[in-house]
Amino acid sequence: MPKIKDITCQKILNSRGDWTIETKVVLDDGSEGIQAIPDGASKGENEAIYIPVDKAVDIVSSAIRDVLEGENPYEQAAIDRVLIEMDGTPNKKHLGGNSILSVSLATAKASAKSQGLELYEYLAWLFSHKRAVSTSLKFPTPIFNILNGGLHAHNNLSFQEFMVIPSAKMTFDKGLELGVKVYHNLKDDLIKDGCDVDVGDEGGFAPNGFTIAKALRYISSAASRSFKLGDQVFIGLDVAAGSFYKKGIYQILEDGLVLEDEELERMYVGILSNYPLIYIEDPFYEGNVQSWQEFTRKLGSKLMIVADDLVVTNPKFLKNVVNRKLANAVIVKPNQVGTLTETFEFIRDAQDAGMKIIVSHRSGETGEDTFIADLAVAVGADFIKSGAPVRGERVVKYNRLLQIYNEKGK
Ligand code: 2PG
Ligand code: MG
Repeated sequence: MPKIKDITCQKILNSRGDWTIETKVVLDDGSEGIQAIPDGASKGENEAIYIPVDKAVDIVSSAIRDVLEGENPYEQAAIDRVLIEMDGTPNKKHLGGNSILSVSLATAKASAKSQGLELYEYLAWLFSHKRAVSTSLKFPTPIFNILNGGLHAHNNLSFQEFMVIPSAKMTFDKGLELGVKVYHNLKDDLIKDGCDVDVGDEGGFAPNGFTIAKALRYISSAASRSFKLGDQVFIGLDVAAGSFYKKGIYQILEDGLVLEDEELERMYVGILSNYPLIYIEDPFYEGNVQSWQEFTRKLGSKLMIVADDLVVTNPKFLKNVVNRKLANAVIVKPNQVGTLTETFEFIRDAQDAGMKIIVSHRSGETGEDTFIADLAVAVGADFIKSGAPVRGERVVKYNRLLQIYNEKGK
């Protein structure tokens, strides 16, 4: 068995020009794993804490390195347990979710190399070897965030992500082609109408002066010009409602609206009657669980109601969501919880509860990091969110999926 020989960490820049960390785990057989850490703008209240970068570099390259040197990297669960116990807090605020995750994922990457496996193969084995059902190579359907608002853009749109979703019947390569085509259609339309085509943090256009209705009109018209809306392509929204929930009310200023939960729900029902909406993420502030419950009871059979801020990839919060039927789908972002083992536990529990799985990037990503692409394939995720099909840090994930698809998935 190899041993962990060294762990180093340095600060690097992410796609927003903010500092983050990149950790390298080196094994005594020469295998290496390098992992950079993404960061969100719209965060759930219970996410693992992202500690300041200089402190994280210090913690990884001294305290964590000292404890893990000489350990067996193949024992992922044991490595993660050491990190969790060493931190000793529920939200990893002592060592930092960013510090811990970088070591956890870099260890998995080094182990995959050491065993001569592709990362998704190694992750699939780690994820499923103790389960009765083995994971076959199921490809996630890509969800394209082609129009940005909320905390990801400096326009006036309150909803964060207006997305197009290819039919799950489409193969991955065709789904990707669809996303690209619709994105370019939308760009042509915006230019033709004299709107700006600046993009937001996730590569979607971020035009000024749009209302929610106008945004929906533009994306559905861009989609329907080349594909059958409601058959080949569908609409999704990440409302990220918590980001415009101020003083107990939803402030949708572009439409001159201040709404209570029931009124916001009526707005969704209106959208649903006009568009082939199949996906709505964070429709309400995470604290208003009654609204989540009502909404899922009424619309859960028609719509994916996706919990992000509400569950933060944490098995502990998932229990409540499952027991009270607050949603029927969940977002998976490893950096919300801080270790690979907890991410796996979360996905297993959600799959066992019959929920759809959406593996997701963050709005602040790094240019080379493709971990979520391998993760999505390894766990048989239903969907993957990696933004628009533009910007290096977004397309690198889609390209990695394409590579896996071309090599193995067909
Ligand atoms: C989200 C994510 C990714 P952020 O809300 O789903 O799209 O955004 O990384 O800013 O939390
Ligand atoms: Mg979200």
